[in-house]
Parts: sequence; C-alpha cells; structure tokens
Amino acid sequence: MSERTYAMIKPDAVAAGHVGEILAAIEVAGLRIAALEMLRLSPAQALGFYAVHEGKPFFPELMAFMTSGPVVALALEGDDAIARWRELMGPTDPAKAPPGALRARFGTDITRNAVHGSDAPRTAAEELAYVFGGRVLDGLR
Ligand code: FUP
Repeated sequence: MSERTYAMIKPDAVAAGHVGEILAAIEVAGLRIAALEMLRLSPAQALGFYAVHEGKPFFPELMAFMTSGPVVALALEGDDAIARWRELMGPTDPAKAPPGALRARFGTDITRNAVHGSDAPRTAAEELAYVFGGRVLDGLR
C-alpha cells in the first residue's frame, strides 16, 4: 500500500555535505521524493517535534543539536514507505547499524545520527503536518 512518511536530514549530515548522497540513496531505493525543503528548526519547533522525549536526560543535547543548523525536510512516498525508510536509516544508534545503513555511513553517535524517519502511520501524518502543513503537500497531485 502506498504510504507517505516524514524524513529529515539532520544538521550533522547537512553540515558535512551529505545531502546529495542521502537523496541519491532515497531515489535508488525507489522511494519518491514528494516534498523537499531546507529549513532551520526554531527552539520551539524542535521542542514540539520531539515533545515525546521532553524530560529525558538526552533532551537538552538533542535540542541543541537539532537547532544547530539547517535540516532538509522531506515527504517520501511509496509502497511501505515508512518501514522501508526506517530500514534504510538503520537503528537509532549508528554503532548498532549495519554497514550500509545511512546512520552507519553518516551518523556520529546516538544523538548526531544523520537522519530521521517517522515510526508509524500516525506519527508520519503528524510529523508531515507539523513541518509542511497543507501548503506543500496539498499541491502535489
Ligand atoms: P528514532 O525513531 O530511531 O529516531 O529514535 P527515537 O525516537 O528513540 O529517538 C529520537 C531521537 O532522540 C534520536 F534520533 C536521537 C535522540 N536520542 C538521543 O539523543 N539519545 C538517546 O538515548 C535516544 C534518542
């Protein structure tokens, strides 16, 4: 079933110049880029995006990292897109990711892990709406 997911190239991977390689991996994997925008998360946007983690020990570091520079926000589309993008990324901790996974290739540690992907249909819909609103996605078809 065709799905949409929210993907994000995080500030570490943007700063290191890996945007092109990550976009290429997405297209080679057969996922369609349905929307793309470079933006810098404000502290309030970063807090809202990761609200589920508020209060955890790593939260301040996560906030500092996610607001440290621009990100590339993406809507990806395709059959089983949510799970396929999660598979391409690999697990949260790059040290535990298989060698070909994007987090193994481009991540540094569990916080600076290069990419984000929604984990379920409900979070995909919420995250796409949070970042893109209706303004980009509504015009696509
Ligand atoms: P994931 O779905 O793989 O992005 O992982 P989580 O939703 O569990 O975590 C979201 C983000 O919080 C991670 F991408 C990075 C950050 N995080 C840490 O910095 N330290 C941790 O121990 C766990 C997560």
